[in-house]
Amino acid sequence: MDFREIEAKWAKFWEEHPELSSGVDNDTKRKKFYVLVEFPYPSGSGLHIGHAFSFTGADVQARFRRMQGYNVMFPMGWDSFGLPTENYAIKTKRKPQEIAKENEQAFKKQMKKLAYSFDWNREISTADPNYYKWTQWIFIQLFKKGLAYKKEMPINWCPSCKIGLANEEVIDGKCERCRAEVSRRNIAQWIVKITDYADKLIEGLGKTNFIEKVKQAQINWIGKSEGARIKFKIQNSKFKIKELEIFTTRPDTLFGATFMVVAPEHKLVLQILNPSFDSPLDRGESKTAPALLREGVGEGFDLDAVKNYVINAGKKSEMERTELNKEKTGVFSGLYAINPATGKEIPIWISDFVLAAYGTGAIMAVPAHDERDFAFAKKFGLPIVPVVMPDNGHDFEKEAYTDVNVGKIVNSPPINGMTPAEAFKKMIEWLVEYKIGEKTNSYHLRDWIFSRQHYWGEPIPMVWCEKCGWMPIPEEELPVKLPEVEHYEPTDTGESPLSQMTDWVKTKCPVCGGEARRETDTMPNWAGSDWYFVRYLDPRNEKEIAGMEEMKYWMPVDLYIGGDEHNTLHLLYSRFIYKFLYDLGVVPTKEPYFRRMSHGVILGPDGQRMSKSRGNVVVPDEIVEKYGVDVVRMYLMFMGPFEGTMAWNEKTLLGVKRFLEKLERLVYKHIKSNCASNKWAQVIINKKIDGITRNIESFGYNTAIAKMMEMINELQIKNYELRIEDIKKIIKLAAPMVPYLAEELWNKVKDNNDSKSVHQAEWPKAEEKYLVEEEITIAVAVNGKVREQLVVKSEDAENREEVIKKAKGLLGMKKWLEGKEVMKEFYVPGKMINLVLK
Ligand code: ANZ
Ligand code: ZN
Repeated sequence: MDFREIEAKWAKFWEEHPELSSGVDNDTKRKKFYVLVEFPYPSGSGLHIGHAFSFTGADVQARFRRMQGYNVMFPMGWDSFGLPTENYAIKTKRKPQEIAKENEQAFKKQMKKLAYSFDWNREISTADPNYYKWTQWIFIQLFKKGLAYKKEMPINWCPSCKIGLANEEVIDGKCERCRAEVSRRNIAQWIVKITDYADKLIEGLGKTNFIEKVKQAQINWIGKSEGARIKFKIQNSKFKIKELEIFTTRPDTLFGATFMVVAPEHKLVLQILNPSFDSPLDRGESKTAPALLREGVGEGFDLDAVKNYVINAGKKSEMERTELNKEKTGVFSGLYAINPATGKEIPIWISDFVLAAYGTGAIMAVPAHDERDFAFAKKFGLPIVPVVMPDNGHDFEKEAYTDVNVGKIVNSPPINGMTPAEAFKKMIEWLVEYKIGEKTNSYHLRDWIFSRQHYWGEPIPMVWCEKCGWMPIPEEELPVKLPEVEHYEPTDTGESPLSQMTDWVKTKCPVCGGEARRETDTMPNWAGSDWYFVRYLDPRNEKEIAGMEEMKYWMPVDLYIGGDEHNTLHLLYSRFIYKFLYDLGVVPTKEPYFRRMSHGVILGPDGQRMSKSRGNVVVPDEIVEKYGVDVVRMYLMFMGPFEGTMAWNEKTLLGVKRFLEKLERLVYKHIKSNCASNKWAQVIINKKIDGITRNIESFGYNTAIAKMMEMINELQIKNYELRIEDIKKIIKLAAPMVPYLAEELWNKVKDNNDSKSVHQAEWPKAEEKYLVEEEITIAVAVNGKVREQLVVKSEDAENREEVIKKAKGLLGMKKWLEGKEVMKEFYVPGKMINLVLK
């Protein structure tokens, strides 16, 4: 039968009976299963093959769980704010609102065609004011809890997109989107303090069932380091700053600290350049920095060199500054500090390989045991003192020794002979005792820059009043709707186009009623996707983000499917916001997602990443048109492991097509069957039911399909009689993968007691008695006299050739058969073999 006809027929039927496939039951006594797949950004180019792959994988799981009797939540929506829509609006002089709507509709149509059983009653869009009202509400709660604040920040500025970029959006110093060279710029930005949740975000992973790779990605991103803060006295300091605090992960190497390095942005450097900065000496005295310094120490100090160095460092990106193999640069600050362990004077240098935003922005340099410090010491001729020594020695002239697991402490009188781990503990005790340091953690995770100077995003619901400062919009006035403007172009000043809408910007302060200005920045792309999975549960709620009742039943998400590229940022941001909401008492569980599954990547037929320029893009619409939805769905799931990277292969696709035709023929052949049950057929079918069920549960979709193929092949080759019950089971097994064909076949075989739709039928259960590996003993006779016994698995007893071959191969048969010719072979299945010799 023509797939087009089948698809049209059942699409219509499902549309008329949503309860048959996608509908969610309100009965909260049933066991639930929440399948979430990352919602797409609806771009103008429509659903791509990667979408089709992950959505099909999710849909198979949702359909399978429904048949298993779960109440399944399987929603879909649109992450509609974002730059491409804005850029397209600018190019075509159209409204982003309209474009987004059109794209959402186009995506939805394609998804319906592909038979994704989403519950469309729960559709949401992040650009819908009824949705972003709550995104804004969450921001206000962050502000009220002191977790959102505005601060002048050096940002990565893309001069072409005219937008500030997060660190993670800068790749090799270039804008991730347009590849333009990124520069640094100071802009006042809203910052969200995700770092306050760093420990909770690590701990919470213990409650999840994420695969190890994902957990590790989160842990690495947070980058927790255990170490110590240590204070070093500055020698003869004429400044207000008398000591320098550093962060180190290696307090055990303190005796080997031969110099110190501060970031060019460190306040000590500001003070050197401008003594009036925070300096008590400035009052009444007119001493310049070099003069001050010369009073202290400062041989080799060059004020201009320091100035130039600081200016140049400001131009470099963080990536450039910290790269391990980069030639080290730096200037001497003119100051010395005292190493508290050795009591020796050590010089303080300024270098950009030390970052202002990590730790304390200052380090103790231990060139013998740190690669960067080593390179720096070599370049500027600074002393290298080894304090950890492995048994077989180490050439400290050539490279740093960084291993903490092998070696003993040396050159450090009170701790000599200890392992680095023992010395770590001892040194911390000592630091605490003498009040010069303490144990602390440091995190590589940064606070989250939450401002974009762009139009197409959620307006940040804040107002600036000269008298009151930053004030949130009263909650009852939410949403702050994104006003329609004439121009969407970002401005050269770096301000959002909203800033030019004076009528909108001018407002009253919600506290004092005085003149005030609205915030014109909008939220980053991630804001809307932080909490969408909660909104699906109660999408029309006007009083709260979602009803507690609904959330208590459905949360956490049982299975979250998404891309590897979202295993750090999106996953971390959304876990953070959810944990914050939990602390507010707004959501019922500590973690939003129980299991996280990452989907793989589909490459072009040439094994390369699909791209327009390579001309190797496979367009879902086109292949669906050619082969039908079922073939494409099953092929996608058959390509390889769900998490793998796989190249498109039309040959395999044709193989899948032939398989489905075979399946169809098998069903039609037995459609009027009223035979008795065949034990061997039962063994085959039940074993496959067992295996396929396990495979689908664990996302081994390709193996599940391979088992279906084996099953059909074996049944066909052996030509067993099959009962209509057997046929029904086979159709059910295929239903999650090939929903149209299965529905068609089901309707050919179902009777009045069966459900109307195969997608509501009960998933087949394997019967235990057919799974046990039974063994039987077959007598082997020569010329009618029993000479040997052959033991085989019961299911193999049917295979005549195989059994006879095995019998002849028995060791004990050698003497009967050697040199003889077998004329005839008789086989009574499962009982006896008789070989008649010449
Ligand atoms: C002395 C030392 C000796 C260090 C040694 C390492 C090895 P992670 O693991 O990334 O936390 N550091 C501290 N603050 C820094 C900053 N703002 N910019 C650049 N580097 C900084 O790294 C911690 C180590 O990186 C710290 O431990 C410090 O160097 C350096 F054998 O202190 B260590
Ligand atoms: Zn005010």
